Amino acid sequence: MAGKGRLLRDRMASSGLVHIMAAHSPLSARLAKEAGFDGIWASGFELSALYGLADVSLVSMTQHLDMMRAMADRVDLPIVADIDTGFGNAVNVIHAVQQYERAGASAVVIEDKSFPKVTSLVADGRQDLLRIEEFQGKIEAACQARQDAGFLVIARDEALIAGLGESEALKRAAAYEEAGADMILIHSRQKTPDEVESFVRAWKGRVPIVIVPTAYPAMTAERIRELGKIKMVIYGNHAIRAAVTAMKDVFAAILKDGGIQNVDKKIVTVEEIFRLQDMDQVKINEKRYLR
Ligand code: SPV
Ligand code: MG
Repeated sequence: MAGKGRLLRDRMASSGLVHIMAAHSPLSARLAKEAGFDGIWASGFELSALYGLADVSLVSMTQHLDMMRAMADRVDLPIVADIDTGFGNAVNVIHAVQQYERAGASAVVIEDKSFPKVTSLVADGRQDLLRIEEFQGKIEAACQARQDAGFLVIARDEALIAGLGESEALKRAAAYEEAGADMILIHSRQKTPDEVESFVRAWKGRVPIVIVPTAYPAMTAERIRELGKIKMVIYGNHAIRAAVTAMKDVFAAILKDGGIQNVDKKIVTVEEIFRLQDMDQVKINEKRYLR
């Protein structure tokens, strides 16, 4: 049987660009699948936010892994696991990759920050990067640790986030490719696509690029395709932001209206939640087995 990484590689090969939606729960992962996304981003930012915590290495590997396993249990889409810095040094990365692959991930993304990391999009964040050689060791360790050669090891280059400029970002990307990375995720928090577009045009490596255009929403799928070298786009935090938007609106309306009479028609029915819980199957099982 083809491994889970192969599934993602095949999708990239057939469509040229895969659209990966963030999720923080099996329910959000299922909604992403029903919407038609190619895969799930098991986002550290989203899970941290779900716990009401900052995305600064506070959520443990066990917490993240448990959630990813729960998502993999309920949804058969490929999962790209955001393993932050790999939870330590190269030795920790070996353990993490083994665990995530066994738990059903198709890919891991490891970032070149020091542990504990600081979330990338925050203004004036402390963005300390590892030495290139040290991160190369982590990438090599990740590649060696995988069981299935199809499992993707994606190196996340934070040089632009750290304000080190394009030449440092390109140097790092080339070094990570040399260490065996299957793809390079280049991250940026500029408000326009210019910085990433410039990087992509200058990239002469063989491996394709991954982007997370949260900060620069003008980067549409059409624009990405025109650049040619990007094969994966991750919508990094749109599940949790959509959930917060919806909850805020509904909670405020209930208090304002003095009851649930107005919002009732605006939100999904309880029956829709039953569907998402596979309640029909419970009824079938009851009929068949309860005696
Ligand atoms: C995440 O979703 O956890 C990410 C993307 O790593 S970002 O928050 O933009 O760094
Ligand atoms: Mg993250």
